[in-house]
Amino acid sequence: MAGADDSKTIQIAAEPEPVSVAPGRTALVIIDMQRDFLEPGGFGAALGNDVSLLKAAVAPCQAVLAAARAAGMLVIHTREGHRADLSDAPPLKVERGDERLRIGAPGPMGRILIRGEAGHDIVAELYPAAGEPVIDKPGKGAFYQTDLELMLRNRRIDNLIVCGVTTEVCVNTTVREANDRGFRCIVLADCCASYFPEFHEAGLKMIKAQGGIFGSVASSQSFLSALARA
Ligand code: C5J
Repeated sequence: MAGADDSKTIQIAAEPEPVSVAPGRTALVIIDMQRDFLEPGGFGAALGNDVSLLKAAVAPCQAVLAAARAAGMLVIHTREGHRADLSDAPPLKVERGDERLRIGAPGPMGRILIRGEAGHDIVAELYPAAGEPVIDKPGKGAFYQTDLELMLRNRRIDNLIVCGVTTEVCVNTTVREANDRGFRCIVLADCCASYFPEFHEAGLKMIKAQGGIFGSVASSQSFLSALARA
């Protein structure tokens, strides 16, 4: 597909204020919409969470993904997970919680949070299209020990539309990493979710506080309307 035109800008209604971005200089980044987090039997559920809370973000993400693809925007997916031998997993992370439910333990969808296992894969509704980069990350932030920054710089991307789970963990960590590297983040609130609704709300507030200290927060509809007007 041809890339988006980077000479035109769209204006997205957002908080703390509207943001103008060129679609050709903007990537949609969908964080960790993996079966291990969203479906029963995965890592999220193993930690005792109600995974159904994350499902609400799937339909808005689908609409945003379709629109970004139609506009020719770069779409990047991330997955949190580890090598089968756990050599890239800090022992501190692996040893957390009940040992039968830890990273690498056998679960209903294969070994929990291990690359290549069914649970590690992205949910069917948001499955990457051929050619869309998938970043396998060992940490919470998508920039940590990955080639995401290199990929964005090579494509002259300045702005990230951020969706995914969970709002206060991998979404927030990635947005903070991106902000420190000079990328403008626009987080789509209804395309993110948390096992803890109050953390979702707080995570969004932290991003847009103090004049947008880490980025901006918008709705999926604001983004879709901005693209439709273009
Ligand atoms: C967590 C994530 N919550 N993707 N991972 O462990 O937010």
